Amino acid sequence: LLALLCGGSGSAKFLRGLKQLANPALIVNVGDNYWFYGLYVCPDVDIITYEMADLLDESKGWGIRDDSFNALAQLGRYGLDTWFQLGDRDLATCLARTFLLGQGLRLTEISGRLARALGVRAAILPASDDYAPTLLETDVGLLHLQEFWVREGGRPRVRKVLYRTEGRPATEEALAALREARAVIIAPANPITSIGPILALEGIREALAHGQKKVIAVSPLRRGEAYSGPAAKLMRELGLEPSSATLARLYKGMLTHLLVDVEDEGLAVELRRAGIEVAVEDLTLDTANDSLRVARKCLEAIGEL
Ligand code: FO1
Repeated sequence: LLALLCGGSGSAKFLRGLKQLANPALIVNVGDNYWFYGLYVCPDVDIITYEMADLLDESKGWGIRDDSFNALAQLGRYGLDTWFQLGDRDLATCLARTFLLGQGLRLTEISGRLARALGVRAAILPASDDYAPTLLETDVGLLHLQEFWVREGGRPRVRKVLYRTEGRPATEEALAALREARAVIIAPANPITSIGPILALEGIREALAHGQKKVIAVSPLRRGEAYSGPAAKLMRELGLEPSSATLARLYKGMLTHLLVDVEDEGLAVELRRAGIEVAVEDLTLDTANDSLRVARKCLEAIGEL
């Protein structure tokens, strides 16, 4: 019994290997969910679902492979914003989700239904059923994460991160999966924008501490830089040194194990002194073989392989 806490693109790269070795319950960030032209877009839930269904456009890390963009082009002709590149088939996912929300289904039920329709057997569990977006206070004003990252290209200076998940309930399904898990893996995802919003939900930290669980994080950082996305820039602007040592502090009280890159082996002594078991691997996740190698090492470290 395994559970994976995950965000979007970085998590999918890791899952690409992990799904061949294990069948974890997937507890997914909802902090980057966004309303776009009346449609409810859940990027991380969709990225993870597409990865599990072998549909993910792995060159971009989001969306469906070989999708077309006719609807978006037409929206552009009407003079509407097109900075959020929703493909046609991706748009259908969001249409279906919004339609089913309107029928009174919860996001958890909808995500399960859509995933099963795509042939996915794994449990895909949004961490919360609520719309609880992560907002960033920046030098150009308050921005939704998608506005910051996609529309503004991640350029604005960030002063503060506001989790709307804070104090809201996690879903019963996510909490049950975490409580029952023998081990929990925290994917190599942005600790501020992908994992932070999950941890801010009520009940998650307690569920992680339940029983004699092993909790391992796969570091998304190497030598002060993130493999992808805005993690390092965000951390620096929030006054945090972007390193695996900081990651251990952010996940304090939860981690029993941490998998770091070979180039960060020097941090191992300090981390072990803090009571964390450290495993070391080349954490490059460029190819399918990389993903498999990292996933194998992660499972070995917690005795699940
Ligand atoms: N990321 C981009 O960088 N540009 C886009 O236009 C974009 C569109 C998009 C559409 C649907 C979707 O599910 C994800 C999309 N993403 C896009 C990815 C998304 O912004 C982030 O990578 C995740 O929210 C981070 O986990």
